[in-house]
Amino acid sequence: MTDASAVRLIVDGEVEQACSLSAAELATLAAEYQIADVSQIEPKRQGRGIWLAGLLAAAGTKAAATHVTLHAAADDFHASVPLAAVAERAFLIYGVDDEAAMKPLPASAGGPFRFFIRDHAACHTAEVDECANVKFVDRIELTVGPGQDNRPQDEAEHSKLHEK
Ligand SMILES: Nc1nc2c(c(=O)[nH]1)N[C@H]1C(S)=C(S)[C@@H](COP(=O)(O)O)O[C@H]1N2
Ligand SMILES: [Mo]
Repeated sequence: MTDASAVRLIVDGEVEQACSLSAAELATLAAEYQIADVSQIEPKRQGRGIWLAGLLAAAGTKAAATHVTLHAAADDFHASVPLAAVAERAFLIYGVDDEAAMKPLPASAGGPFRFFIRDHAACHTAEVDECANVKFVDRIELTVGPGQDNRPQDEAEHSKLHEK
């Protein structure tokens, strides 16, 4: 089994300083960006989160960046959304509090790292839709223009994905 503390999130691309962060390190980023309990924002989701703005502050967004591209190597799923549309409303869920200790977010909840956009649109209706709530995200890449994106394009592709 993989050591949870060895699981890291990469933030790279159009940034001043590419970062690789474990859940424990994410928990030490500035308090103003931390979400102690994401259910306060999304009632159906649980765990500790950090606003995307906190990750961008840590890495330093370059002026040329226009898109946030989320990569999940685990199942080869990718989504690219306009930075301006998500900068103030996306967050990453990175752990769950269990008594005193923080545990990894389970895969059943999209863990160890799950991207989430507050007030997302319905599936395949807009650029910032529910499908861009990438599970198992291991890399957040800032890009100039849209990056890799293989979200389902229509209802047929969408149901196929959900059958998995
Ligand atoms: N890694 C990964 N993330 C993913 C998907 C996927 O297949 N793989 N499906 C997306 C789609 S199409 C939707 S609608 C949402 C569903 O999230 P939920 O199952 O937590 O409600 O996850 C998105 N994130
Ligand atoms: Mo979706």
